Amino acid sequence: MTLQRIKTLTQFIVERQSQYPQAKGALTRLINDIATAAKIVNREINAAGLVDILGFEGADNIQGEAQKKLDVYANERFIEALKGGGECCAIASEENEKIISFQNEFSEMGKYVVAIDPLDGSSNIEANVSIGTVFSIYRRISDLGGGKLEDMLQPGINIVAAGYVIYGSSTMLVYSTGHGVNGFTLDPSVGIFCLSHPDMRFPEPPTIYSINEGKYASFPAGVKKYIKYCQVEDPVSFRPYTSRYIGSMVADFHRNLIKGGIFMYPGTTKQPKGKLRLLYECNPVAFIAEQAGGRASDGYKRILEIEPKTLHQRSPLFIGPKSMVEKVEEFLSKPAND
Ligand code: P6P
Repeated sequence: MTLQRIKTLTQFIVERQSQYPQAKGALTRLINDIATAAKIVNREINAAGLVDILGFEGADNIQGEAQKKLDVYANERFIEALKGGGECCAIASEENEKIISFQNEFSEMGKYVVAIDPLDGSSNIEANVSIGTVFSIYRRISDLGGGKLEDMLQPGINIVAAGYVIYGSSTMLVYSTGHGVNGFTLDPSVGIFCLSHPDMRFPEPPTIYSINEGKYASFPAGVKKYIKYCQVEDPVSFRPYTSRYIGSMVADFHRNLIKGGIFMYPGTTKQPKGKLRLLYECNPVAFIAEQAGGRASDGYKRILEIEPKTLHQRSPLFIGPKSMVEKVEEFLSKPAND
């Protein structure tokens, strides 16, 4: 790739900002703050096998999950970057029970709040499987002082920008501000994110389904029927689909966005609301999926229309090409004995 054809993330964001005269650059700076922290986290992840950053921190997070050292490291880097950047007045993080509200006079002026999972899929770190950061950005609705809980408990339809970073064979930042989805690949030799996947959309026909089939027995009847539907031989509808499941949401979602497929994390008899958290896992990828021409629901209603009640609430997630998500919703809408 010769230099003059490279478009950097900064160039792209500034170009896009210039299309909106009312934009003052705050969101631009905020997205850049996230990208900067991602580069620092990326460096640590890539060295994880070499330095004492693997393993457990010795504490549990709010979810009662043993925190990995990289979870804590990533969380600290994103908090530092967002606090220092001054555009964000509060963060809801998977790693913190309560919101982190920036009280100093500088950050209090931040007009945005960020919901973030600093390192999703961290249980895969030792296996060297791709992991990710997931984030969504909202305008604050409270008017004074540091950000408040009400600023964080907004439905996904209020998102102004959302995206993810995937730390994989290459490190990519994929995000949207509501005008399509664009992917940037990190050139580690110069530490620059370069536009590599402009205007990302789910390809047709989709041919992949992703779900942890080990939990089949505890899935709702409609999900069981849809799994069997995916496995039927029907060349006209490109079935049987291919089953692919990594166990790292960002990696599964990203592959399905590139290749065309549905990712499902249903509720089960043991976890009726599923495992994934609404604010900083489901909502960001739902925003991306809709911007890429797809759909994201809890099996019945649009993820982005769910009104959050608590910071860490969970939701079932069915996300991907519209045709696939609507098909599983059709199976879920029928009586169990149908
Ligand atoms: P299971 C990772 O721990 C995570 O939160 C998501 O990234 C991933 O999609 C899911 O859990 C995998 O869960 O139950 O299939 O191992």
